[in-house]
Amino acid sequence: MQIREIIKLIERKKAEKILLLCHHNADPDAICSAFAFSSLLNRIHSNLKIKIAAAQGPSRLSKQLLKFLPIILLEEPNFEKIDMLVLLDTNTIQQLDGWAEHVKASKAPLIVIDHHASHPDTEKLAVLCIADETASSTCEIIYRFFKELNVKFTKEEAQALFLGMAFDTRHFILANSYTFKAVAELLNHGINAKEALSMLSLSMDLSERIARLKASRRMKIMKINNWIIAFSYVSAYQASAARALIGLGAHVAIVAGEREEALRISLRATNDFYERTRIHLGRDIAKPLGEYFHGMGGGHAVAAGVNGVGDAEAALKRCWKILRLKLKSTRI
Ligand SMILES: [Mn+2]
Repeated sequence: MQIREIIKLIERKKAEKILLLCHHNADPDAICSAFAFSSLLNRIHSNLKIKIAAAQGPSRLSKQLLKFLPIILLEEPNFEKIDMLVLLDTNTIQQLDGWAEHVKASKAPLIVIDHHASHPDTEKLAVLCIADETASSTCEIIYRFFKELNVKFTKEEAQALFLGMAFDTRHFILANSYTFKAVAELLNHGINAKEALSMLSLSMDLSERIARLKASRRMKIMKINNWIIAFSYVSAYQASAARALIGLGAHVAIVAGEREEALRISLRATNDFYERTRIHLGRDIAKPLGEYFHGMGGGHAVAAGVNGVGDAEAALKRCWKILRLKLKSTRI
């Protein structure tokens, strides 16, 4: 009965101006959950003035969804005169970049709603932390709020919740039976699944297509222990190009590029590569590479990036050296 707790809190604090905050580069789960949540609260108390904001603006994909859903994002929210703050899909205030300080300094009570494990520092700041790791997405938590209150979905609310769930479960690959039950119900509210899912794919512009094709033309292939490593360089869209090389069949793709002295390297690997070698691209490759090139490197196991200073060719050579050593010591 978490939503009832939130409503009680709003009533007790006589909160009227509520600010919903999404993490930087807000993804569809973040903006859609914020939209559906604001819409739900407004249906309970129509006097509430709820605003939504995303640190550094929404992601490119989220921007596309803004064309289809009536979501309005504030660019620079005013943290003064706010009665209540709610963090959605965000479990640390660091994910709010520059706004973190405003949240820390604010006297307004803070509520956190997320499907990631709650962070101890955030728990100290918040009056209420809803961190439900059983939910596929923040949108699934908001879906449950509607059910708890027995509020019927409008078409727009259902569509937003559907899109957030679809995005966070990678088009339902990661969904469990609860997600499918929720989705089945949402689809009864006049949503066309095929149409909605197509909103979640971005069309590629011409320069990105050319970058990918150039990267594949310039690609050098190395083989070690039956792993295929592809190296290439392009001056823009390194991440997209690296993904493309994985799509072509490489186990690991490393694409470097330089622009006005700035060096960028994108690294991608297949899940299979990480599972068998335990080589973590962010920790084992990107981090030392970033340090070597006087910049920063890091990321996830199968997707990482480096920013530094230097030339692309030297970067690829260095990268191959680190990776080869790692692979030789694993012998897998
Ligand atoms: Mn999420």
